[in-house]
Amino acid sequence: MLDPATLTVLVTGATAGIGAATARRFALAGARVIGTGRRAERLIALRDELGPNFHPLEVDVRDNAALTAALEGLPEAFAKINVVFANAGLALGLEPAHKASLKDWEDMVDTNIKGLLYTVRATLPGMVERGEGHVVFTGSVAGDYPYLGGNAYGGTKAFVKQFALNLVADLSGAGVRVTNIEPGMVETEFSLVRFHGDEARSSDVYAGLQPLSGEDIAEQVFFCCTLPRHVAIDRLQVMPTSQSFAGMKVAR
Ligand code: NDP
Ligand code: 8X3
Repeated sequence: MLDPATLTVLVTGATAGIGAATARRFALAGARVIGTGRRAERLIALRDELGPNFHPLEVDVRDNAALTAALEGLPEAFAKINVVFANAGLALGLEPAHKASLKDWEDMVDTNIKGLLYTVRATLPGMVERGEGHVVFTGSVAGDYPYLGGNAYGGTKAFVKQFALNLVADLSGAGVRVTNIEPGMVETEFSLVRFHGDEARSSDVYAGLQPLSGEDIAEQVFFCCTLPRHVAIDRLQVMPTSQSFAGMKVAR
């Protein structure tokens, strides 16, 4: 197992859900963690909770210039990032494609695809130059299995999956691992965001089952990143025991 104290971890989307749990998991194990998000007050709260091993970086992943400048300006102790957890993302809406909001589609593409690409492009050259590193994505079961209303969101996660696999190809021999973590239902602020703040609709998603928690996914990320360097998990799909991908719809 790799010593977590040797890891400098960038977590995008550390202000909530999976990212916040992952930032905690690594920082409490002794890694240095840079946590990003747009909600500065939550980043400051994490800094207060986790101490000097956590470095807050308020930035919108859709803003490539701001993201790149923020990463270039990191203090020396956090500058040599060797784990990138490109996790910031969102689903917006669950309408069928012919009724979905084009603005929602654009926001998902800008965040889940373009923001993720900016994150990788800003950090990958340094890892390749140093000959060691790990890029971890939060993909989704939605990138593999279609579901009603998943349209553009599932499309963005299919992009993440294929981009991850293509990175594995490009980085063969470079000493940089790539892992696409593909969760099913995780109870976070995800559904609240998807339904534009509708709390009742959001909590309905998780009613009557035990969903995954952000901590469950953080544990998978930590596991993949602390395996010995010769072991690379390319894809890891994780669902609640009560979830399944079955659901073929037939129109009669
Ligand atoms: P949350 O809504 O709880 O957290 C999302 C995080 O992404 C927040 O920290 C948010 O920070 C950040 N974020 C969103 N947009 C931006 C942006 N433009 N710039 C910077 N940060 C941004 O949801 P989850 O933790 O569930 O989601 C994390 C990832 O997991 C997403 O990529 C999601 O698609 C994926 N996922 C979630 C599943 C689930 O069931 N919950 C299942 C499979 C995948 P802030 O708002 O402060 O900017
Ligand atoms: C999140 C999982 O099934 O809600 O990516 O799309 S799902």
